[in-house]
Amino acid sequence: MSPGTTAATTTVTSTAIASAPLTARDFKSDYNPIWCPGCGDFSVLFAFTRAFASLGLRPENTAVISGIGCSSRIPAYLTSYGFHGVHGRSLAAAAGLKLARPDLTVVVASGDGDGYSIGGNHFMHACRRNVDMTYVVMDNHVYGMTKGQPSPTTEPDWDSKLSPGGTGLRTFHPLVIALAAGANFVGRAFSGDPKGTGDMIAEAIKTPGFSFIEVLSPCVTFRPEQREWRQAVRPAPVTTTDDPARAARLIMSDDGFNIGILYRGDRKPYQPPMGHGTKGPADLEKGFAI
Ligand SMILES: Cc1ncc(C[n+]2csc(CCOP(=O)(O)OP(=O)(O)O)c2C)c(N)n1
Ligand code: SF4
Repeated sequence: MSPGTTAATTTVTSTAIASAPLTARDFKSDYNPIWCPGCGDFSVLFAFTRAFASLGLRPENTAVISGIGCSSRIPAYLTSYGFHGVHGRSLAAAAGLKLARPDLTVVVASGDGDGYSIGGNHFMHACRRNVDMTYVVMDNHVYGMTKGQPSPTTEPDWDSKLSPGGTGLRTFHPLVIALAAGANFVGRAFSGDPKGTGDMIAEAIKTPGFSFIEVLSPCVTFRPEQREWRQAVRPAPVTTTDDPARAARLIMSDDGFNIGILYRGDRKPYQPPMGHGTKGPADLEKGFAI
């Protein structure tokens, strides 16, 4: 969807209006979310708008890319460029966009089913490649959109209609995998704290390279017990480190409810080699001419 429908980008007095600071509300589109009442994703949507406004971004310079799932509906609810893509492929589309248009702020929205199952391979390589973008995964330990199917972060003993007796499968550990694969910023947020989540997204955007945030975002329909996450979350007992091994030790030994920016590194973001992207299909064909 195009950002051109906002008052800020219409013609007449556009010069004066275009330089006026925008509020969080300016980044919200006219579409009303169809999420279930109480879904954590409402607060994450607000956190996105808050982060964009606090950084002084503009809809025409911002792109939000997603895959499939309840969480992946976010681009439709925002006034910015957006792309609601296919299952698990949002990071590939976003990396291509950022390399072609480095002037854009690129943020990717996903869920634990979309991002860690079908998109798991893209996740690791996005961390390794370190393209300058921010990846926000709304983790509710379930596929909400497919009516409660277990995801890679679902607890092994979670008993449900679609997984009677539980899957018995060990859970995937996204934050540690991100650290091991080379992400430059790793944090955990809670949707019940939209202000804190917005501030963390802003910090992630400001940090060069690939930033990853796991947002604990309850699915109140298929995991109503997640309403209790509000009592479980707490600020992480340590400050942000630039030592990935230290961050990994903390994350491996915590109970999954420590909130904060857990790691921030200084890896140089990926830059395409000089001349990359200047050749068209005709040039490539010439290279293969017999
Ligand atoms: C194993 C598997 N691969 C792909 C799909 C297709 N699919 C439908 S919804 C969805 C993602 C929904 O889960 P999640 O990312 O956790 O988002 P939520 O709806 O919980 O926000 C995917 C990948 C599927 N249902 N099962
Ligand atoms: S099914 Fe779950 S994740 Fe999807 S909108 Fe409803 S509460 Fe949110």
